Amino acid sequence: MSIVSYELIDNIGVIRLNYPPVNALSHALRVGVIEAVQQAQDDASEILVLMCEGRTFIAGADIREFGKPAQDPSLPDMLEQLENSGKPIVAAIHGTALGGGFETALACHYRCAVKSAKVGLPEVNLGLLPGAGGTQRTPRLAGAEAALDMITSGSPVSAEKALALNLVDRVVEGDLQEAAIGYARELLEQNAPARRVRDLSAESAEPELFDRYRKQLAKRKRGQIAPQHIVRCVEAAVTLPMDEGLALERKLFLECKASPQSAAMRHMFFAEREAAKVEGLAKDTPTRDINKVAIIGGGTMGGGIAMNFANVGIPVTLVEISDEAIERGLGIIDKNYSITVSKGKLNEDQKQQRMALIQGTTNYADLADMDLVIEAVFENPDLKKEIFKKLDASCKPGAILASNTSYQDIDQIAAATSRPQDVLGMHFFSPANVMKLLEIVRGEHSADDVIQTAMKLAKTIGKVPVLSGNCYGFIGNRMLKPYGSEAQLCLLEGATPAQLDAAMQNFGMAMGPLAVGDLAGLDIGYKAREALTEEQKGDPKTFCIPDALVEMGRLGQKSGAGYYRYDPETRARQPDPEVDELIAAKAAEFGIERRELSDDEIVERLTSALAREGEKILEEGIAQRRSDIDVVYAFGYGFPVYRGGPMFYAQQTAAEG
Ligand code: T1G
Repeated sequence: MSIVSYELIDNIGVIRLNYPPVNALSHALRVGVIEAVQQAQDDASEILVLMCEGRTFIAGADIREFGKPAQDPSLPDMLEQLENSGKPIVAAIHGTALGGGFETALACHYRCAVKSAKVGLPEVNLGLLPGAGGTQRTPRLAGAEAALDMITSGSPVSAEKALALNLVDRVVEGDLQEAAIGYARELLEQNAPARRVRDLSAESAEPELFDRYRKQLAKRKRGQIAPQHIVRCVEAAVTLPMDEGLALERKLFLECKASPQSAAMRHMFFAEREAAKVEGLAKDTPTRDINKVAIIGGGTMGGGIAMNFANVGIPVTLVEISDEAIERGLGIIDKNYSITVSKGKLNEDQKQQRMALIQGTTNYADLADMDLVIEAVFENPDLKKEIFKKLDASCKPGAILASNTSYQDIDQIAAATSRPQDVLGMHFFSPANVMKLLEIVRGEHSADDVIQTAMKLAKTIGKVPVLSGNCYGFIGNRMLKPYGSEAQLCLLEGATPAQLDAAMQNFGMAMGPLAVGDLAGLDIGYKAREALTEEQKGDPKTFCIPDALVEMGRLGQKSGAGYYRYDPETRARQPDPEVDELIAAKAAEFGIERRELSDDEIVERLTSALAREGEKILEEGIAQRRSDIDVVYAFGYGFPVYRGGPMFYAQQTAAEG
């Protein structure tokens, strides 16, 4: 089946694209479209319809081609053929017309879309900008502000919203081809011309609109190049003639495309999708139906985990040890949903519907027909084993029993049951209803269909799954240890907490490691170390400072002071000379001559510590791929996506020498 076909239906020429999975604009597709448009110029057609087979209209340029030498005809060449067609062309949209796909529709003369369709320009998520006229045509139809919002956010808009923004001309019902041909006939009856968007002039916009976006983006997309370039392009659309605007857009697009940031973000795009695939597991491995879920433990984590299932309509039973604890747990959930409602992301009815899906119980007998139970109590291995013994006795055969543990040995937990094949780890990240990462921890006996079910369920609840083997800390938390240890050595050698955190935050981390410690509570690490032998604890230089802080009662934000002092009202953190003195004293104790450390040295040492541990994790088979480790750190630990993850970043910096 050719990937581009052309059919004359009466006086209407229909160009159909068929390049699964998403009709990405590969070289062959570009050639095929041009040939079809050229063929149509000389036949009996009076108007053309451009549409796609499969699940979606064109979803963008073929990202896989970016790393390779460009091949003519380029996408702009193809769009020029469309736009300069002597016969009007109607784009007929279904699924998601994204990036170069939507730019293709904009180069047509009219656009119709089914109600369920979405259109968008998500290039910014790849460290790019729309490089085929999107920044010039969108403002001409929707205005500068709507264009800025759409292109800098990268978020698609519904067909209805696109209609309101003049980005589509007609939202159609029923069969798309029929509706599009009907619309084309209407246009013929009206003698509608080949209306080129480039001939429209974008309404003028106040200069401060662009300044406002520059300021907002400097915060919201801190460190990223593409967002700022997008503002420049949209500003050009309202101030320069089309060809000059296109020239600027092309120049800045090529700059973005050649940037390490875009290489990193394109890497992450494919890494996220690759992570969902389990090596050695057939794609059609059966999965178990998950229609009823129970969570053991209604604390912060348990409540957050429960929300993920309620959000997609799966009823949840929250198990606690008393009615008061249940009330407390439901209260946490209610409060979380209220925050979402206050942000306008949910309405009151939706909140009530979701709350109604979550019921509490103290009785394990209520778990008899659960399909999945996730244990989310605190990190006490004996308690976890006791719970799993009870679950083994209470749950039906075939129920999947998961632990949300961050560190404990999944095989030990599984051994507490008579069904280790049904046991695995499902490690959520706090706040569990927000963080996208879900580590799926495979025990020695975890059955293939249990793993496949968990990987699929992760996507159902909107998480990004990464498979991990069973070791202390799995992938993410295991790498956190050397990362934190290197931070401690930098402190002893001369960095201040504020400098160290600022260096990592300027690198792109959401927060520096010490501020994260203060947020989580320094007593957590302290208690975990108390359970270890001296040998297990490792080099005392790597924890002497946090131990001293905890012994001084400085637990972090929760006690008003940790590495920093916190304003009781605003929680703003302030450097504290008392901590500097403590660090200097500890350095002296270890005979360390303190010196000036550069930010670059701090970044290099901490990111290398992550990559070194990642290589060990890969070698041991705990992670399937380096790119899986990148996904863990980007989606679970705030590693900047525009750096590609610790493994990609290490390889990229090594390649740069
Ligand atoms: N190029 C190549 N492959 C793509 C692709 C693309 N644009 N989009 C998806 N795929 C593959 C993906 O790797 C996966 O492959 C399969 O399709 C299904 O994807 C000039 C320069 C369309 C919303 O950024 O957002 O145009 O793993 O698992 O969840 O201005 O894919 O099966 O082998 O994500 O249903 C702009 C990116 C490009 C859209 C579908 N476009 N894609 O989601 O399936 S840059 C985008 C998506 C551009 C121009 C610029 C999503 C989707 P495999 P999937 P999904």
